[in-house]
Amino acid sequence: MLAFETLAETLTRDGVDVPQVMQRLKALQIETPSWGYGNSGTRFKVFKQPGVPRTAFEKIDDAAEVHRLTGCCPSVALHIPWDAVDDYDALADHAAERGVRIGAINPNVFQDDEYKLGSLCHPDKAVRDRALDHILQCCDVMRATDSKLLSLWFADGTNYAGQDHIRRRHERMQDGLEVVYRALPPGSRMLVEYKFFEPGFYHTDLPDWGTALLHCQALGPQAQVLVDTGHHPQATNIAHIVALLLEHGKLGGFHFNDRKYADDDLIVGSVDPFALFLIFNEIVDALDDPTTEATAQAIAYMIDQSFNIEPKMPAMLQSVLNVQTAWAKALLVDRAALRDRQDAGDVLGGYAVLQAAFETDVRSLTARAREELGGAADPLAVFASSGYSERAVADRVGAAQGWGG
Ligand code: PSV
Ligand code: MN
Repeated sequence: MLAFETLAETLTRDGVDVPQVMQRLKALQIETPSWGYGNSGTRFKVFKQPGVPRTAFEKIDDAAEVHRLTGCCPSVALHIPWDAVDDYDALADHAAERGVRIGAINPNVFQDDEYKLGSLCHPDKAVRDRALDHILQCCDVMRATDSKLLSLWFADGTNYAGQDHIRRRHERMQDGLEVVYRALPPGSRMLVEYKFFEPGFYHTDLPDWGTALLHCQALGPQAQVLVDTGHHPQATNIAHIVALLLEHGKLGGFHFNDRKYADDDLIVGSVDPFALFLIFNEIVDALDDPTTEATAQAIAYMIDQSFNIEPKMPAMLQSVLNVQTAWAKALLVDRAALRDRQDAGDVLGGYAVLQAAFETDVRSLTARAREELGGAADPLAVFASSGYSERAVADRVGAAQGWGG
C-alpha cells in the first residue's frame, strides 16, 4: 500500500485537488441498519450467532461501535415493530449518549398475517387502513426520535394472473402514499423503495424505479426514490438509473448491498465493486453540476444487509470500507478529461479515464479520512483485538431468533 504522502504527491502531480478529495471523502456518511446486527436468515434457516443484540438499545450499541471505528456511520436505521420500544425519547437519548442518532424509520407492513394479500394495495379497506395506521405511527416515531426520513418498502404484489386488478392496486397505493405524505413531519422526506420481485411473483406493485418515480412525482418534492442495489433484474445498469433520478431531482437514497442472483444481502461491493464505483461516479458528476448538486448533496446512504453466515460486525465494517473505497475512487475521476473524451466521441478514451481512477489504490486515502474523522485506519483489525465480540457473547444471552431479533 502506498503511503498517504506518496499517493497525495502523485495525485497532486496528476492535477488532483487532494484537499478537496479528502474533504468530500470525509463528508460521506453511511447509515447502518439495526436489523443488520440482529439474527437473520434465509427462507430456509436462521443461523443464530452468539452475542447478537437482544434489544433496540443493544443494536444501537453495535451501530455506535461501527461509527466509533469508522467515523462515518453516525446514524442507525430502525425497523418498526422489530425495534419498537415503549419510550422512543429514551432510545434517542441512548443513541445520543453513544455518539450516534436515529436515522431512517422503516415501517414494517409485511409480517402480519393480515398482509398476506398486501398492505396499502390490499383489496380490503380494513387491511389498508391497518397498514396506513402503522405507517402514520412511524411518522410519530420520527417526531419522537427527530428522524428526517421515512423509508418505505412494500411487499405488495400478486402471485397469479387474475388474482387482483393491477390498476386498482396502483391507485390504492397512490391513495395511501398521499395520506402518508401529508403526515410527514416538517423538513422530512419519504423514500419509496422498489423491488422487481418477491414476495409477489406474478406482479409486484412497486417493481421498478419508474413506478416508484410515478408515485413520487405525483406526491411532491418530499417524496423521492430509494435505490436498493439488490433489487434489480440481472444485468440492470444501476448507474444509469441513478443518473436519471439525479437529473430529475428524485434520487433520495440508497440501500447498499451486493447480489449475485437475487436480493442476496451480500457485503457491499463484494460481487461487483466496479458497478458500485460507477454509481458513485454518477453522483460525483452530479455534485459538480449546479442543476443536480442539491439532490446529490441530500442523498441518504444506507446499508441494507442481513448477515446470515458471516460475523455481523466485521461484515458491516467491511461493507462500510467498501463503500468508502468506491466513493474515493469516484472522487479521483478526472472529470475534465472524461468530458473531453466523451465530447470527442472517443469510445475507449472515456473508459480509460474511469479505469485509471478505479485502479488507483486508495487505501491510504480512506484510512487517513477515517483517522481524521476520529475512527481507525484499520477498523477490522482494531475491532478484532478490541474484545467487543467476546464481551457481547458473555453479556448478551438469549437474543430472539427470528428476523429482526
Ligand atoms: C426488502 O427486501 C428490503 O430491502 C426493504 O428495505 C426492507 O425494509 C429490508 O429489506 C429489510 O427486510
Ligand atoms: Mn432495502
